[in-house]
Formats: sequence, C-alpha cells, structure tokens
Amino acid sequence: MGIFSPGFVGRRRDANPLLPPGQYEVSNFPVLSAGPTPKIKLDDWAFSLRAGNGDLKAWSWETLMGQPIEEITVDLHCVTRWSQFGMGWRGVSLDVLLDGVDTSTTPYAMAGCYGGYTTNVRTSDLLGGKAWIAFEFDGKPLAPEHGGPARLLIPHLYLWKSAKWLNSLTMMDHHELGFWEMYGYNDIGDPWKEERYS
Ligand SMILES: Nc1nc2c(c(=O)[nH]1)N[C@H]1C(S)=C(S)[C@@H](COP(=O)(O)O)O[C@H]1N2
Ligand SMILES: [Mo]
Repeated sequence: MGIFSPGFVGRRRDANPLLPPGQYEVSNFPVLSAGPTPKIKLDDWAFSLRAGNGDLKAWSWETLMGQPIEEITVDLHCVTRWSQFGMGWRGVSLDVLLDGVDTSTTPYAMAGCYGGYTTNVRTSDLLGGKAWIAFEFDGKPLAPEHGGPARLLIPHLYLWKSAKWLNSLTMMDHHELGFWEMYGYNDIGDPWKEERYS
C-alpha cells in the first residue's frame, strides 16, 4: 500500500521525468524581460552573423524566410523555476545559418538584441540541431513580448539564453559574459544540472 493515491503521485513534482530539478510546470508562457519591448518592423529587421573582423553574413526578413524552416516542439525551462512542455515553434536552425562558417577557432558566441540585451553561449550549444532563430509560436507570428519578430531558441539551456529580439550573433575566439551572466547567472545554464547561478 503506497502512501499516496495514484492521482496524487502523478502530480508530485519529482514524479515527472520531463521536469528538471527544482522546476514546476506551467502552461501560460510567462513573459520575463529586463526592459521595454522593442517594436521592430519586418522591413527594418536584420540579423548579422559577426566575427572579430566584421560581418560574415546578414539576413533580411525576406532572406531568412527563404531558408529551410523547421517545426520545433520543445520543453522550455526558466531559471525562475517554471517549465512549460510541448511548445510548438517554427524557425531556422543555427546549423543552416552557420553552414559554411569555420567555427573551429570560435568556441564562444555572444547573442545581441534590439534593446541591448546580450547573452553568451558556447558555439557547441548552437550546433547539432539544438538551436534556432524562431519566429512563430503556437501557429502565430511570435508576439513582441516573447521576442518577436524573432528570437533565439536554445531549449536545452535555461531560457535566459534564448535571446529575444535577436539582431546579431558574434562568433568569438575568447570567452565573454552576457547581461545576466555578468549579474551572476551561470555561464552555461544547463537546467538538468541546475546551473542557475555562478
Ligand atoms: N532581448 C532579451 N532577451 C531575453 C530577455 C531580455 O530581457 N531581453 N530575458 C531573458 C530571460 S531572463 C528569460 S527568462 C526569457 C523569457 O522569455 P519569455 O518572456 O518569452 O518567457 O527571455 C530571455 N531573453
Ligand atoms: Mo529569466
């Protein structure tokens, strides 16, 4: 005879193997922004891939839409402890955008955004089908408060790494800290290892 009824066991946090340690499930996709929501017209939108010596490649909205688009269903985990399961997105893989770029000398990257937010990631966290520029959520254009027109989507890391209003990605041969990382958030941010703070 168990201590809990089957229904109660199913609702225990640690009973769900999809939930990283210390997280709870939500279904309302909370908004978390460090500043005001920038309003960017699609005609003005641009994304640049940079390295130390300048722009490597750049995309307009039109040229981004011309790339192979993937349907992405993922669980997202925020360092403030909410997780949401089965979130449906559309976006372009970073593998596509970095195709033909020699990343062997640039193991670090910094995402830059309209509004000035930055976050640092390892190049290895961007490649191998693990990261996208996402522009649709739940069948609709990505809402401005969630990072529309387009945001980085790196579901295997805490959500602060998924930079909203993405505008640039700078490939670097050296390590630098982004906005929240300078305030003590973890350098890597793996929710399964509970890498919340540094
Ligand atoms: N440009 C930008 N991107 C950002 C942020 C921000 O303030 N500005 N906040 C980060 C943090 S701390 C979180 S938790 C997620 C929240 O994404 P959401 O508002 O879509 O839930 O966006 C991340 N990306
Ligand atoms: Mo956050």
